[in-house]
Amino acid sequence: MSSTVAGTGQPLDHWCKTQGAAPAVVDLVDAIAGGCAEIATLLHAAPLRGLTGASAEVNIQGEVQKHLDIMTNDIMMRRLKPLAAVACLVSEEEDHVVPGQPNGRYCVAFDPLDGSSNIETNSTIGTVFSILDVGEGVADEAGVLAAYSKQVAAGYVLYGPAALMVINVGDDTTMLAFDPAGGDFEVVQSGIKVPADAAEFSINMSYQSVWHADTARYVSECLEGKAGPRGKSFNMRWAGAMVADVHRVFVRGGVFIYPAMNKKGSEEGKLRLLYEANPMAMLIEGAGGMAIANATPIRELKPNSIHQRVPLAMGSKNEVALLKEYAEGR
Ligand code: P6P
Repeated sequence: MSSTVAGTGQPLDHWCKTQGAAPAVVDLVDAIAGGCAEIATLLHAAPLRGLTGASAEVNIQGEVQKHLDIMTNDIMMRRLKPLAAVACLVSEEEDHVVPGQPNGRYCVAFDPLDGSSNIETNSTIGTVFSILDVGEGVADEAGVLAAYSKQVAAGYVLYGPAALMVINVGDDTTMLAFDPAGGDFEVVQSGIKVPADAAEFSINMSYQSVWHADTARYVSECLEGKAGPRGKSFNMRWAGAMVADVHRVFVRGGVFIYPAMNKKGSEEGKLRLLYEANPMAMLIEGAGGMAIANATPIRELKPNSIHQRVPLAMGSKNEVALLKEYAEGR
C-alpha cells in the first residue's frame, strides 16, 4: 500500500453500503463513528480540562482507570445503548455484559480508549470495536461468547495527527480519515493489502527475560540482521498502543507481537480477545495478513470469558508464519 493517501469523497455510510453491510450494521458503524468523532474532540481539549490523569477507579482488569477511559466509555455507551439493533454491549471498562434493547440483534464489543497510558504524553491512542451477530435479545456472556465467530464488522479509530478509521464490514479492509469540517469519515484508501514480507517488528523488548523460547528465537534472528539466518536488517518500533503499532502494519507491513510470557499474570499475554485481538484479526486477514494466538489463528479460538486475554502476533503473513512455526515447536 502506498504511504500517500487522499480523500476520495466517499463517506463512511456510503462505503459500508457498497460493501453489502446490513442496514442495521451500517447504523451501528455510523453511531460508532459519531462516538469516535466526539472522542477525538474530547482528546484535543483534555489537557486544558485537566483530564489527562488517573481517576480513583479500578476496572475489572485491575487497572487504574484514567478519567478519559471512563469518559470515552460513557460516550460509546450513550451513543450505542439506545439503538434498536443493539442487543448488548461489552466494554473493557465494564465488568459485565451491558444489556441493550430487547429486540436487538448485535453486540458491540469495544475498548473505548486503547493505549490510555499514552494520554499523559500526548501520544497516539485509539478506539477498537467489534460487531457480533449474537441473535435477537441475547444479552448474556454465554450468548456473546457463542457468537465469537459471527463477527460481521471490526475496526478502530486512531487518534493521531489525524483521526483515521480502519474498518472491515465483511470484505475489504479500508481506511477513512475524519474531516472535522464535514464531521464525517471519508474513504482515503480502500482495499488495503498488508505486504507479505516485512523488515520491521513490534514488541516490548523490556520483557525479553520472560519470553518463551519461540519468541526469543524470532526476535534474536531479526536482531542478527544480514549476518544472521534472516539475511536482512530489521527495524523495531513499540508505540505502547496496539492501535498505533497495528496501523503501522497496514501502512508499511511488519508484525505486532504481544506474546505469552513466563510472568505471573502474563501467561496469556495482555491483550483482550473479544475487543482487541478478534477485531484486529478481521482487519489484518481482510488485508491478506495473518493473525495468531501462539500457533492458532485468532478467528479459530473458543473464548471462555468476555475479558479473556490472549497472546498474539499479527501482520505480514510470511513473518507471522515463521512465528507460528516456532510456536508449534514450543
Ligand atoms: P506494555 C495498552 O495498555 C495496551 O493494552 C496495548 O494497546 C499496548 O499494545 C499494550 O497494552 C502495551 O503494553 O506492556 O508495553 O505497557
